[in-house]
Formats: sequence, structure tokens, C-alpha cells
Amino acid sequence: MPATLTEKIIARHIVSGEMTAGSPIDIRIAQTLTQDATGTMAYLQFEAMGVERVQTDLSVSYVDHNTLQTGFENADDHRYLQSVAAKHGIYFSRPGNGICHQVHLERFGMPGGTLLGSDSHTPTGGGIGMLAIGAGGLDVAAAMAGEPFSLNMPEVIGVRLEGELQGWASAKDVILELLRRLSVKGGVGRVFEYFGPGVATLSVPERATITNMGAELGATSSIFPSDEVTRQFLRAQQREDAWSEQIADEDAPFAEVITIDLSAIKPLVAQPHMPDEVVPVSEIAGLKVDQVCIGSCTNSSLKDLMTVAAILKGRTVHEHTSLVVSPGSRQVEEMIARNGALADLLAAGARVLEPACGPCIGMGQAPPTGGVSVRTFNRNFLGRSGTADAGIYLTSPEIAAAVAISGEFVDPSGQVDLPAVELPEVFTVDDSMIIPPPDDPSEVEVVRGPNIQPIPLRDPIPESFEATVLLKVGDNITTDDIMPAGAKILPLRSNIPAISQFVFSGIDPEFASRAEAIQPGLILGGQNYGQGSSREHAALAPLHLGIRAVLAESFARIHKANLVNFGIAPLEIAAADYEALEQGAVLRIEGAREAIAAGKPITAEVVGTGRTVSLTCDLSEREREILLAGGRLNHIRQRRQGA
Ligand code: MIC
Ligand code: SF4
Repeated sequence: MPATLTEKIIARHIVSGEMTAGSPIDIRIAQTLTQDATGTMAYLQFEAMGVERVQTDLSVSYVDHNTLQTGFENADDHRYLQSVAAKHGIYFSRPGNGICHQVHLERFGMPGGTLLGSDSHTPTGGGIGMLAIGAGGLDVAAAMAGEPFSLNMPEVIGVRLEGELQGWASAKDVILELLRRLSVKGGVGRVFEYFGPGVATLSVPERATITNMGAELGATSSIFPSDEVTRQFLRAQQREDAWSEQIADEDAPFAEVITIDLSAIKPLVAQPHMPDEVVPVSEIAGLKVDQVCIGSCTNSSLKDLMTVAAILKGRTVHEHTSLVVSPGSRQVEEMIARNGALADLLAAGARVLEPACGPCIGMGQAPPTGGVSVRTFNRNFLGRSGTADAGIYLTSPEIAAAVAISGEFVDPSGQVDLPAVELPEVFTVDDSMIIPPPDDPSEVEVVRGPNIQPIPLRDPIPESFEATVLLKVGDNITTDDIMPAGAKILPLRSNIPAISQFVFSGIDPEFASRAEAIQPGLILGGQNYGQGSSREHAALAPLHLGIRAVLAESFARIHKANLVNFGIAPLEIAAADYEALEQGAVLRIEGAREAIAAGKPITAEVVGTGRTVSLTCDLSEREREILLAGGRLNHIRQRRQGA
């Protein structure tokens, strides 16, 4: 039977379940990655599992998010992460070595393998033909402990690429085009698998830009085949031995095929405040721009920065516009330093930052009041930049560089030729900032600073309870809305009691104090609740504030799994009931555990109104068990004790 590449990889790693779209499956995870903002929790959870050494083929801990070190907190986290990695057989990529996805692609990714990462952009690894999936830290901790990863068998969508990109059109525009067509909900439950004659025209970093930002479609993952282009990339990285051919069969049974003619793609831009608000750049030409930021795990490869440098060479950044550049990895940074591209960037007036997430996660470089900021990143959610009323526009590095020079939106297509850049055959490889774990960790002491607080655990959901709707929000609520990041809040990632004070702070600054006063609480949301990042703090911090359940019309995949992992019930509510319920409503729920266990709807009485609403708990049997156990840590402990 012909198969897609996704199916082939899953078939090689499946532990249990049926490979029919939508059915629960468990797969073996070969590699894991964590980053520091989710990693401290992941390793605290891993430690709680009592496993001495990671059970994966390879696990890497990166430090890339919290590198600002405005206080002792970040530095303490780094020290904890380095020591806990050494203790348990994990590679440690030091702060300054680069963004997890970029470095993993360059130094560790394996075509045909599985990768689970505690970051939603883990599918970047799909650029070299890996099945790479983002998850909450607890799921990654469990994978490190040798547990399989559970997911619903995705529907595999084929994206057939034809033609070749022309002029100023870039790989970024391919994924923006898909977002334009499908929206931020369009990928839920799906893997996007690229195939067709256009694939060979794209380099690995270009492919990785596309698979990276597949996360914004809500997709489970995105993947390219591993072909001669992949082999060349791995050869340049001096690890050709990691290469294997990974391709779909001729008549692969895609659930649906989307065709994109690369030759017809034009430079696009996602306008504020969602990655799917996509229009051609030419449509907003002339709009004045205050800031341009080039970097992030989407667009900070050597090719990206060389292209930007070539566009800027001999020119000057517009006097009203600030240009900030952050390379994706130390490899990229070192190579542009040696080949002169960095000097061209500096001469043009670029402000160059260390290779890290930086402004993408609001760690500095907030735009001015009401500012217009053009970024090569993947998310433009309201407030994420650190300036509540700024408008963030997402484009390719090519367009961002042109905008930096002109100080306003421009599409130079047809007027100016895009300068061609040549990439070297062999890249500079220096892994001295990746520390391998010692063979004998007995002497290693795990160092914990005062900001590292225990993970909160709550009692499992009771059979009957009354709870109050503490907040009603709309559709497409992001985890940035639920648990904001940025320079002030991100350092508190290891301290749930402290960070919980900021839950929903951008939407309703009173939320945390209200939740502390009225317990237990409920949150009411619309469609695609919890889209965006994998941060389990968007579940852990509400848990700490006494949230028992989230009622929403539908949920994003990773956030739903995170809620279950910490024992908060994700309950689906019909649109009409969502409309009818308001903040302050008190719901009386009887027989919750029985209904969850049986997979039956839960009837909730709206106290004082005589009305009832029906709530469904659409979970697999395993997820229902986890929820009823009060979360995955309890569930794993109970199972291991029972075994
Ligand atoms: C993001 O881009 O939102 C992050 C920060 O990388 C998150 C992870 C986090 O919140 O730590 C993600 O994408 O999962
Ligand atoms: Fe870092 Fe931004 Fe990528 Fe998230 S999206 S991993 S914050 S660069």
C-alpha cells in the first residue's frame, strides 16, 4: 500500500493504536529538545519521575529564551538546567549558542526520526524530514523517561509545490500564503507534508521556515522529504552520515492536496494581530515603519542574514526606523562575522543582538507607542512585543531589509533585483558551546536557586462541585493572552505562585485577584482556545489560581493536552450556551467524574436560573484516566507504583 512520509515515520515508531486519522496513537520518541522557558518545569517533572538517565537516543536542553538576565532568576535557571542536564544524560546548549530549533536543525536533527520538543515551533525539524512535534514540558519529560508520546493520528495533507520562487518572493511567503488560505485554525489535527517538483528548488533553511511556521496553522507538524538537497545541507554541516532518503510513495494517500505554484507567489505580510491576516505587501506600500526586527527561529539562517546584508550593503537604515538583527545560531553569527556580512549590517546601522529569541518573545526591543514594527518572526499577537498598542507585521527577511532602508512598506518586485547570495559548501562547525553529559554523573550536584519553586498539584476533580465563570473571552485566545511572556514575566517561569499573578493580565488585570478570592473558578472561551505556544504555564498558573475547568467551543491541540496533564478539565460547550453564559455565572456540576470516565456529556446547572448547559469532554480513554488522576504526574506515579 502506498504511504505518505508521515505515515511511514509513524509506522516505524508506533507503540500502540490504529493509524486511522483521528484515532489515539502512541509513538516512540527518539529525540527531545527543551528550551529554558519551558525547560525548568520539564526537568523538575522529569526529576519527580525518578528516572536516572534519559531513555531517548538524544535529549538536548537549550537556553535561548531567557537570556536577558535582568535579575538573578534567569542565571539561576541556567545553572539549574546545566546541572540537571549533566546529572541525567542530556546535552546542554549554552546561552549564546543559538535558538533551539535552528541549532537542532544544524547539529542534531535526523531525517526519518521523531523529535518531541517543549516548544510549539519544534516542527522546524520537518525541514530535514523529521517528524518533529511540539508539546508541553510534562509530555517531553515523560518522553525523556521513556514513555511514548500520545496524540491523535493526524490527517496528512499533501502540499504540492510547483514552479520556483521568483524575484523578492521568499519561503516565508509560502507559509503566509497557506495561512491566508487556511487561517490559524486550518491545521488542527493535521500534518502538512510537502511534495512535488517545487520541493527541490528550496534549500533546507527555506523548508525549515515553512515547517516552523506551520505551527501558526495549528498543525500537529509539517514535513519535507529528505532528498539530495537535505544531503547537501548535512554535508555542509559535516554530518552527512545522519542523512537517509525519506520520501512519500508515488501515489501517497493524502487526505487532501493543496497546490501552490511557487512561481506565482508574491511578497506577503501578516498584519496585526494574527498570523493569518495576510495581504500582499504592495497593498500597504507607503505605511511608515518605526522598527524592523530580523531573526527568530523562522528566519535567521545563514542564507536569511546573508541576503539581508547583501540588500543593506552600502546603504543606511532610514533615520526614523530602528533595525535590530538577531542571528539564529552562533554558527550563523560566526560565519557572517568571518565573511564580512556582519560588517555590512553594522555599517548600515543595524543593532546586532546575541543569537537568541530576544524580541520575538518580548525580551527587549519593545516598539514605541502606537508603533509599526516589521518582523521576520512567526507571531504578531497583540501585546507580545511588549507594547500594548503597537502593530506587528510579519514578513520575509528580504522585505524587512528593504523596509529598513526606505522607512516604509515597499515591495521592490519588478523594480530592483534581489541580490544573489552564495552559500559555502562547508559550514563552520564548532560545538564547543554544547556540553555533552558525563558518563558518570555521580559527582554532579543539581543546583537550585530560590526562584525555582515546586510544581503545584491539586486534588483530582471532585464528583460534584460548584464553580464560577471568572472570565469570558472570545475566539482564538492565545497562550500569550492566558500567560503573557516578556522581560518582566518570563523570569518567573520557574516560580508558579509568582507568575500566576499575571494570568490574563493583558486582558483583565483583576483576573488573578478575582480567581484567588472566588474558588474554584472556570474560564469560558470561544473557538481554538489556547492556540500558539506550548507553554504549560498557561495551564499550571490557572491551576494554581484554582481553575477547575475551561469551557470552550474548541481547543488548540497542545494547550488541551497541557490542561489534561495538570488535571484541569477541557470541556466543550455549544455556541449557543457560550453566548448565553456570562462572567459571574455559577455552574453546579453533579457526577463529573462518572461522566468523564464514561465519556458522556456533563450536565451543568446554571445556579439561580433554572437553566442547564451540556458540556462534552472529548478525550481519549488515556486522557480521561490522566484527568481523573489529577494530572499526568499522578497518573505516571500511580501506574509505576502499580507495576
Ligand atoms: C513562543 O514562541 O511563544 C515560545 C516562547 O517559544 C513558546 C514556548 C514558551 O512559551 O516558552 C512556544 O512557542 O511554545
Ligand atoms: Fe523563540 Fe520566537 Fe521561536 Fe518561540 S517563536 S522559539 S520565542 S524565536
